[in-house]
This record gives sequence, structure tokens and C-alpha cells, in this order.
Amino acid sequence: MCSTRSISWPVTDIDLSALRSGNRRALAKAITLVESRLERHREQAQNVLEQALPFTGGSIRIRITGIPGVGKSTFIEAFGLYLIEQGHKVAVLAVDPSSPIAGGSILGDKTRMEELSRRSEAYIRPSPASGALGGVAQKTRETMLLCEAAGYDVVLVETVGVGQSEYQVAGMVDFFMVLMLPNAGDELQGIKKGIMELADALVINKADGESLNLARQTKQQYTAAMTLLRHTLHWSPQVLTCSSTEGTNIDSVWAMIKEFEVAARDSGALEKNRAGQAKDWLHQLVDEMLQLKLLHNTKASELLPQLEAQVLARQITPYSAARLILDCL
Ligand SMILES: Nc1nc2c(ncn2[C@@H]2O[C@H](COP(=O)(O)OP(=O)(O)OP(=O)(O)O)[C@@H](O)[C@H]2O)c(=O)[nH]1
Ligand SMILES: [Mg+2]
Repeated sequence: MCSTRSISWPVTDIDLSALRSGNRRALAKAITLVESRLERHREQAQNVLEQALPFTGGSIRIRITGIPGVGKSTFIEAFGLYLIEQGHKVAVLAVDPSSPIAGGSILGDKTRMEELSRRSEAYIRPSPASGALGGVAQKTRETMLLCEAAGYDVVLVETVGVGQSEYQVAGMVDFFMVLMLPNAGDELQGIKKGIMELADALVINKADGESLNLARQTKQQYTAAMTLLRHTLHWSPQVLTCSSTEGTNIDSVWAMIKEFEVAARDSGALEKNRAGQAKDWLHQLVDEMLQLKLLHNTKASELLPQLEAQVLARQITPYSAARLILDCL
């Protein structure tokens, strides 16, 4: 399994000022370092990230999800090109836990984002290999920070809206958009209900040709079902329609996100949300690092089966057994 791209240059070679001035090669190198699973690279990657940190946070972070075939890649192509026209720099990151091979997931997508991938104002990065510390979302988070330091002011994170990764990515973005199909009858379209409840917007894609009417009906139905969705003081989830192939209403999607951003910044909700996300991220890593430490502790691994047996034999309480395990650390 190719879990990390091979690194043939000296890793001390990362030029942060080049990265900050928009040099794509410098950015690509830094991301490759962040994605590496080698312990010594991890340390260096953290070093680079720490230097980049003061220059992060300047983008609006948008997550786009939806079932396979709903048109995520096609939407991102149209949306990304529209944003570039408006003077933005767009980074596209993919999270795909179903792809164990680095770079596997976006191969097909690159053809759907052909024009966008050729633009110097866009940076498209495939999903890193999964299974690292922090789960599939960890490296994407770090990559997002590097892109921000490189001056990308819109970050689009694409996920496939059917799996576990959805929850791991939840705490990474400011705005969460679910793409849907025109299909009024089928209420949730295979999307998990928990995911819908997190959505800031539902966008019904493929609102074109013969599907136009159906898309309108679908919009009405979802708008009526809005009460099920999350409302905050500064935002009520919206329902829109668009066509990614015809480019209709792509501007409305951006107008909606801008409206959200202004409200979230003015109310302080954006900063508060990001602070909470950073804290959760820290706690998640502490949990995982502790687990790993436990796993690699010989004394604890020897003790665990014995204690399990004792708990089953009702000789010791689970609480005391857990205390004994932790004492090994
Ligand atoms: N008519 C119409 N077709 C669309 C639209 N957007 C996407 N499609 C088509 O739908 C198909 C799937 O689009 P993709 O962009 O690959 O969908 P995806 O959600 O990225 O799919 P996965 O990467 O497999 O999860 C393609 O054949 C697109 O051309 C649209 O707005 N209107
Ligand atoms: Mg796709």
C-alpha cells in the first residue's frame, strides 16, 4: 500500500516565504510532508505548520457532501471557476476514506474538474491515505491550514455523504452544504439523517432540462421540512436549486454563503465555532495518543487479558482494573 508519497528532496527544504507568496511547488512540498507517515517527517511537518499558523484562518471553509453521482465534482468545477472570476483563490481538498491509496479518490474527479485544475488560482489536492493518527480528517485539516497560509481564501472540502468520515470532518469547516438530487418523493436520498441535521444548506443540483420542475418541487418539500434542521441565532438552513452543468444559480449559492459568513463573523459565531473545533481537535488527538501509548505499553498489554479475566470472574471491578492499566503509563 502506498501510504505516503515518497519524498526525494531534503525535508528541511520547505520555504515558508515561497509558500506564502503563492508558490505552488512550495505548497505541494509542505503538504507532502504533512501527509507523510514517517515519524521524523511528522515532527518536521508540525514545525512547518507552527510557522504557518499565524497566517491561517483567512479563508471561508466550506464542506460539500452528497451521495456518489449527485454532482459534487461537477459542482466544484463550476463553483470554483465562478469564484476565480470573482477574484478568489480556491483550494479543493477531498476526504475519501474508501480509498486506501493516496491520490486514488480524485483521479476520476480530475477529469470532472479539468478546467479548474488547470487554473493557477485553484489548488486541487487528492485525499491522503486514511488510517493515520487523527483519522482521515487529520491531514486534511493540516493541509487546509497550509492552503490558507498560501493565500487561498475559499477552501472546499469534498466528502462522500454516506460514511463514517462525515462525522470526522464535521468539526473542520464553517459552512456545511449537502448536495441533493431532484427527487421529491425520496426524502433523505440515502444521506444519514444525522448528517442532514448538521447542514447549513441543502442544494438541489441537476435543476435543469426535464428535471427542472421536479427540482422545484423537491425544494418546496425540503423547505417545508426545514423545521427538522438546525437553526442558530445567526443562521437558518437554506434550500436552493442549481445546475452545475449549465451554471445556473451557482452565483446564488455563493451569495448565500457570503450572507452566512457576514452573519457568522459579525455575531462572533464563526470565531467561537472555530475555537470549539480546535479544542475538540486537541482533545481527540490526546485521546488517540493515549490509546496508542497504551497499545504500545508492554506491561499494559500483558496485564489487560489478566484483568479482563478477573473482571469476568467478578474478582475485580472494571473501574479498579482500568485504574491498574492506567498505572502502567
Ligand atoms: N444534468 C445535469 N447533470 C449533472 C449535473 N451535475 C453533474 N451532472 C452529471 O452527473 C454525473 C455525476 O457527476 P459527478 O460530478 O461525477 O458526481 P460526484 O458527486 O462527484 O460523484 P462521485 O465522485 O462518484 O461521488 C456526471 O455524469 C455529471 O455530468 C447537473 O447540474 N445537471
Ligand atoms: Mg466526485
